[in-house]
Amino acid sequence: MHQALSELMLQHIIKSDRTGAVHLTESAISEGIPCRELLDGVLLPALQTCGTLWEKREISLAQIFMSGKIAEAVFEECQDRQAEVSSLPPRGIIVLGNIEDDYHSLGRRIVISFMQAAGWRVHDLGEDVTAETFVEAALRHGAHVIGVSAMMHSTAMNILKVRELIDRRGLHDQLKLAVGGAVFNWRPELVEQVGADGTSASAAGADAECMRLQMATEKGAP
Ligand code: B12
Repeated sequence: MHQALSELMLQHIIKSDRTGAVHLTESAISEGIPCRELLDGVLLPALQTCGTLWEKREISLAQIFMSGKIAEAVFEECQDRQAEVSSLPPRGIIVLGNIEDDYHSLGRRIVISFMQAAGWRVHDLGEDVTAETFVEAALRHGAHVIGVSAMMHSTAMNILKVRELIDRRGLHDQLKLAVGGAVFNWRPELVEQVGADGTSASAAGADAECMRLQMATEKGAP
């Protein structure tokens, strides 16, 4: 982790200083820090600290809202880097979304950046995605992995509907279910309770975990 940079990023977020955060990102990129490291080692720890401060009521909802806007601006700054790695051979196809009733998009968007950087073709289904939409999109796009993000306990339980639909349609060997989001990091037992096939505590581990799941399907790697 780039601790000093992450602390600077946190200060920009707390001050709701989007321009400062973007300048910090630009100069880190020009110094040669890879996009993955910027997202995982600078932005993510700053967002996690924001989450802790929010839970302690030390920052406001407005600051949390701005943290999302700032994170989006940092993603955009990293887009050019994504283009550099898009020539890698495709590793697989995945559909990703936030489960029904969940609108916490930040974690999902970071996972998407990492998966694209690793060479996956990612179909982003957005927020508040129903079980039917997940399964139909996976079949339509030829994905072997469905990635579901959930931040809250109540919304995580909606993932059971995806598990049930996959099983009811006899797709268990064809489609694997990966889950993630802050709630699974606090309560790891939820992974099994929602019927997931795998998880990763951070975007950095999502590629390896989804690769493992893809290899476990009847078709294996494409
Ligand atoms: C930012 C935030 C918001 C923002 C979301 C902005 C956005 N565009 O995403 C806003 C203000 C909109 C919001 C709204 C709400 N929120 Co909120 N929010 C948070 C907060 C502070 C941070 C979440 C976050 O973005 N973390 C940063 C991301 C990057 O980290 P991450 O989620 O862990 O993701 C990483 C990994 O988990 C993994 N990952 C994530 N997804 C996936 C998927 C796969 C497949 C894989 C493999 C990996 C993976 O990779 C990511 C990157 O490394 C948390 C507090 C916390 N400690 O998490 C509360 C929190 C999640 N929210 C909470 C609540 C209650 C709400 C609201 C109900 C508040 C309200 N009363 O209106 C609403 C509900 C909205 C909804 N229905 O979804 C509660 C949930 C309580 C619970 N235990 O269930 C929390 C815990 C705060 C609290 N302690 O009260 N929230």
